[in-house]
Amino acid sequence: MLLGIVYAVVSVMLGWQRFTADFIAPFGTIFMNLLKLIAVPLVLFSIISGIAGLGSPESLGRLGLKTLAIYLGTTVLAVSLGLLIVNLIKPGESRDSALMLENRIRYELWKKQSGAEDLDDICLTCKPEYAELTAQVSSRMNGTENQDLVASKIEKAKQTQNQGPLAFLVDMVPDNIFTSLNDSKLMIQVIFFGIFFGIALLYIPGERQQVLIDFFQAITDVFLKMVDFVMRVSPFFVFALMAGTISQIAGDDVSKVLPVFRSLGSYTLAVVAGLVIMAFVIYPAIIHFFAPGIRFSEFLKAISPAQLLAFSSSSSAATLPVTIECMEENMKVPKKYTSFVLPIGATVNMDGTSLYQAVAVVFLAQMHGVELSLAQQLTIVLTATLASIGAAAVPSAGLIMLIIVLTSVHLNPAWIAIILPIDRILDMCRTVVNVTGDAMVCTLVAKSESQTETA
Ligand code: DAS
Repeated sequence: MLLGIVYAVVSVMLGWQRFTADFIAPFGTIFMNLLKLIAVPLVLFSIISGIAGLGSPESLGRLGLKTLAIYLGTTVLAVSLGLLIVNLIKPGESRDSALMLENRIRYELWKKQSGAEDLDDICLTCKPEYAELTAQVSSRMNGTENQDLVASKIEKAKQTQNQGPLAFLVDMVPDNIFTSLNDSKLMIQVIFFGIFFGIALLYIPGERQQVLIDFFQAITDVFLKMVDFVMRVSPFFVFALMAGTISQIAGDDVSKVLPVFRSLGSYTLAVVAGLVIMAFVIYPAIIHFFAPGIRFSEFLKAISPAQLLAFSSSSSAATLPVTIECMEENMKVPKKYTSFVLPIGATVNMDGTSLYQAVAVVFLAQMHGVELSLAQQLTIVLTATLASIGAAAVPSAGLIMLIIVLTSVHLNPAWIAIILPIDRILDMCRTVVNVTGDAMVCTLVAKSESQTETA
């Protein structure tokens, strides 16, 4: 990643933008296509195998519905907290209005090229006063020489994209086995289908149900292995994505990149602030009001081994056995609750991830001078909640799902390149909150069930 940044800065200083656009940036596009290719089927099969893991329709009864309702509630709370913080801190708004204007122009050109255009959009690239800037930004986006009109440039850009020397390589990697991710309704439909299919599967009798559960778990494992393969070679792809993106932003002026890194600092502060509030204000308040008699300091001490592993592994799934052990050994939660509530939580409950997605989407929109309406921010609440349900409990799953949340509000998924430099560390932090949230809900459920039993 650092190499990508250094290469991009040096290449701009040496005027290698064209070489970067033709021979480096395409590998960044391939990386994005691979992530998008995996995201949709991974969401579908991880939801089906997560719900099928409940085992029987009865588990959808009081305990199952109570568990899922609390998980959903804390996730919506996390997304809302993320939106509140990012709209208050505004980490993406730069004092450099010229940079914001360029980013906005770049965004509009991407929308024209990708067909993600909103009808009610304010179109700066259509205004004569921005024609020259638009032509400059567009030529940098597509590595082509200056041309007269934006319209011919976009047409040319489409052709250039196909004529690039590595275009054959890019075209070989599809970006989605179902259909274009640009249809934001698709993702919500895929998740609805996964939940519906998983519930129906619970009603299939005995041995056939087990065959299907094993089948969908195996399919999910295959897609997780694909994520693992992509992430193993991600240093090279991230290098290409960073180099291409920074070269586009910088154009022939390296100083244009500095405000981006300043904004990244504010973005990191916004995400970490949200995660800390979630873990040390929201969760203690929930335990205080809904599980009286349990001290939060006691709870934190009990789950600290799991939090440490979550931080170092960035994987809720890898941490699950330790989370279960901490809850049984240290919090004395009966196995009938830990073995039910925690595996579901590791699959469908990711408060840290959903908060991060809400902050990231609005931050990237702010960076590009895009005002998200209330309706669009509510779409983010829904999509980030659903995307966190569908996110697999493995490293960088939240980043992959971010592509879907960005697309749901017509923003450019390739913008994840801007937040990549800091994502690994934020993944470690948000995984700690994911695991803490699962353990907190398990404590609540066990407490309320024991009160029900003694009542
Ligand atoms: N690393 C994921 C987890 O295991 C979270 C994420 O990628 O956002 O919880």
